[in-house]
This record gives sequence, C-alpha cells and structure tokens, in this order.
Amino acid sequence: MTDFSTKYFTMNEEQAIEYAKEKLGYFKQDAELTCKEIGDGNLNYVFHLVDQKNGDSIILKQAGPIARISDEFKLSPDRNRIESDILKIQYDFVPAHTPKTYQYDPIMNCFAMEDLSDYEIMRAALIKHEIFPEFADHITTFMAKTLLLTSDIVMNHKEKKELVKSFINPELCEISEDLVYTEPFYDCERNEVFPATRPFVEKEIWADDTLRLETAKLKFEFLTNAQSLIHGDLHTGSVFIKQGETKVIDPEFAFYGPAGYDIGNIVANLIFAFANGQATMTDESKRNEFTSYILTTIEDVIDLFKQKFGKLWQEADKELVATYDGFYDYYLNSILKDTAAVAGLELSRRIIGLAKVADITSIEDEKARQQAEENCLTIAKQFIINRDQYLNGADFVNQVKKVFQ
Ligand code: SR1
Ligand code: MG
Repeated sequence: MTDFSTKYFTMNEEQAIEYAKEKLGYFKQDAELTCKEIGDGNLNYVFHLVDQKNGDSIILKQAGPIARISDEFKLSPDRNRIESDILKIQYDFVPAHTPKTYQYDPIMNCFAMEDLSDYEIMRAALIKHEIFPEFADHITTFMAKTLLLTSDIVMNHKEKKELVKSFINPELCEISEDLVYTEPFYDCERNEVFPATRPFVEKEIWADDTLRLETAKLKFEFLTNAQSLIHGDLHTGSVFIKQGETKVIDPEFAFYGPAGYDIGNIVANLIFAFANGQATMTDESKRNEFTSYILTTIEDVIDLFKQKFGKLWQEADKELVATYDGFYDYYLNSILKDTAAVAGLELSRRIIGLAKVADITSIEDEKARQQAEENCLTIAKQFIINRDQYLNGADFVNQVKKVFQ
C-alpha cells in the first residue's frame, strides 16, 4: 500500500486511483476507477478520475516540484495551496464562473475539483474559430467581482493585509517578473524568437530605449502595487468554455497585484485569436465573422468591465476616502492604463519569450506568421507607451484594426 500521509512525491495514474480511494471519500464504495493524466499546462499534473460503474468523476490536480516546460524553473509545490485557497474565494464571489473544489492535501500538494471535461480549453476552441457570444459577459462578471471585492476599496484593511500575507507567491511571481517584464525586452538567452521576426524584434523592441524604460516602470508597478487579489495568469488557456458557460481555472499565479493585469491578459489573448483567424482562415465570410466576433468581444470586455465595476462600486460599503469626488475616475483610469500596458507586455512576451501561444505557433505559413507576430508587437508597443490613451473598448479595438488593416 502506498503511503500518502508522510512524504510528498508526484503520483502516476495508478497511484492517483489509490489516492482517490484512500483519501478523497468522494467515490462510492463499489467504484471502478480509471484515471488519465490530462495536464497540458506548463507546471502541473492533472488526473481525470472516472468511476466507470456509477458514472461519477473528479479532477485531482497535483503540483510538481519543477515546471514541465523546463527544469530551470524549480517551484514550491505550496502553489497548490494558493490555487486551492483562491478558488474558494473566487467561488464565493462568482460561483457561476469558478470550479467547485473539494479537498486540499498539504502533504501530497494536491486538491480535488469539479470535473469540467465536458468543457473545452478556450484557446483550443478559438484556434478552431469557434464563437462564444456570452464570454465577454461572463469574464467581466468574474473580473469586476474578484478585482473590486478583494481590494482596499471595500475590504477591511487589516483583513486585506492578512490575505496579502497568505497569498505571497514569490516563485510564481518571479516567473512573471522575468518572463513578462524583463526577458522579452533584451536579447536574453532564454527567449525563442521566430527567425523571420528577429530583425523586427532587434530594431523595434530591443533597440527602443523609450519602450524599455516604460517596461521598467511597469515592472515596479507589478512588484509593488498590492491592489487586488488577481488571478495572475488569465489567458485563454486558463478558461474552460462551452456554449453558455465559462469557468476560470488555474489561478496558481495568484497574488495581490495590479487589477489591470488580469484584464490585460484577456485582451492580449483575444488579439492572438484575432491574429490566428486573420492568418489562417481562407473563407472570407467565415474569417470576417470570426474576426468581427473577436473585436466585439474585446470591446465588450472593456466596456462591460467598466459598467459592472462601476455598479459594484456604487453599491459597495466603501473606504471613506474612496467616496471623494474624482477618486472613482482616477482609480478606474489607473486600472485601464494597466490593462493596456499589460496587454502590450503579454503580446510581446508570447512572441519573443519562452512561453508561446498556439494561436501564433500553429500558423504554418512562415510569411503569415511573421506578419501576425509583427502586427502583435506593433500593437504591443502602442499599448505600452501610450497606455493612458485607451479609455474604452473602442480605443482598444481601433488600435487592433489600425495595425491589422
Ligand atoms: C514556466 S511557466 C511559463 C508560463 O506558463 C504559465 O501559464 C504562465 O503563463 C507562465 O508565464
Ligand atoms: Mg496555467
């Protein structure tokens, strides 16, 4: 019998079945369990456990000691506690868009959660050019609630500081500090630049001192602005979707950071989907339908976020000074400014840096990929340098249209 109670080790599929029987208390006594490891992210092991006899199923997520993407990243498996804790908080605020979690085990660094295998990872669905009309509504409900209700605007400041403490996440933050804010903006060994795009990167990104200075300011904003309990990695690979339903998963990068970080990640990853549609769809009417859908979604993500955030703000019992005239506009504008900047950083790092996105790498034609990459980087520069000029959805969309026309 395997010992799951004293020493951490990473499980294989057979051990995950044994673990479920011995530790989870979720399946019926007569369960006939099968298990498949389905993790395709960069960091964790994800076991899909199914009781073939009674039809029950669950997901068991275990943090490994090193990242699957590269053994250069050694990470504390305590990130599994952070993920399981934040999922509970997010579930309390937005149950419709958060998976339900069942049990966290601090020895094996794993937790069980609702099986979402009838959903699809949104990035994969977007690469197939599927359309999800309700996504903008769902994700803005998720972001408005999680970003405002965990902030000093509405929280007791001592309780908020307790949360800040509990979500100190130094190793995963360091990954973002390096991969998002630092490495893409110089000729770092760890970058992986598509050869055809390299001359553009050298001239337009690495040689641009104005851009680099702005990224330095933004890195310090990320390091120091404990504004909201953010998801921290809210790209389309962290969203499970099916028609009419959206669930946000994988918040292991969570910590107290700038609220615009989450919104900017969503915007940038929608732009990657747009770039993929432009580059790969040969049927003009289908291409127009898909790319228009993406642009409408970007516009709605910004405008619905503003609308919902504003409504929650009005209804909330707030910190006194947050009620002073002009403070709301100042606060919202600073989130929008960070949104544009982070969208620019995410667009840059997924093109230049180590961690790529399939929306771009799956573009087979070399010229088309180069054009898509250069367009994303051109938008990125504008978003970073002129980040105070994107105040509503149309401002973001017009920037995309201008570059991709
Ligand atoms: C070493 S981890 C690389 C990337 O994968 C995660 O999903 C984050 O986006 C991280 O930057
Ligand atoms: Mg992830």
